[in-house]
Amino acid sequence: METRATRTAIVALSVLLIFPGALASVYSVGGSSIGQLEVNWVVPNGTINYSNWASNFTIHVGDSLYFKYNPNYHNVVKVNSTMYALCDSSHYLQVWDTGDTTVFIQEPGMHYFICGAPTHCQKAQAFSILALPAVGPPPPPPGSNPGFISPPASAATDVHVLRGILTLSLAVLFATCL
Ligand SMILES: [Cu+2]
Repeated sequence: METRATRTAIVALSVLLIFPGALASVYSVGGSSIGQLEVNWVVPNGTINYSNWASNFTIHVGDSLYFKYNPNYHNVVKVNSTMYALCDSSHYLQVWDTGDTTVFIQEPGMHYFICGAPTHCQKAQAFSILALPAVGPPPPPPGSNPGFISPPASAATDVHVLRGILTLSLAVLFATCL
C-alpha cells in the first residue's frame, strides 16, 4: 500500500539522486544526530564533550555546522590553531552572536571554534574539527591540461539515463499526487 509518507520519501530520494549537491549535511553542534537542531552550544556540564562530538563525524567542504545557543550568554568565534590553544577570542577570524548560527564550511582542513564569553573556552566550550575536501570529482583545472582524461562516455550516458528515469518518475509522482 502506497502511503503519502512513502511518496514523500521517494520524492526526497529522487531529488537527492538528481541533485547530488543536496547531500551536503548540517551538523548540529553538540546534537545527537545529523540534521537535529538542538540548543547545545553551552558550557559543558558533564554530558557534552565537544571534542568527542566532533570526532564522531566526518565532515566535508559544503557541509554546515549549526550552533544553537542563548546569545545573552554565548557566541561562536572562529579562530586559528594558536588562538584556539590559548582560548584567545580577541584575535578572531569570524564571530557570530545571533543565537542561531550556521557556519558553512568552505575550506578543507582544521576549523577551530570557541565561545568568546569569559572562561567558557577554558571550561571546554570549544572544539576543532577536520573538514575533508568536497565529495565528488574535483573541478577540471583552469586552462588546457593534456594530462586530463575524460571519464568514459558510457558512464556519463548511464548517469543521464538514470537522471532521465528519475525525472520521469518525479513527474509521474507529482501528477499522481495532484
Ligand atoms: Cu559560552
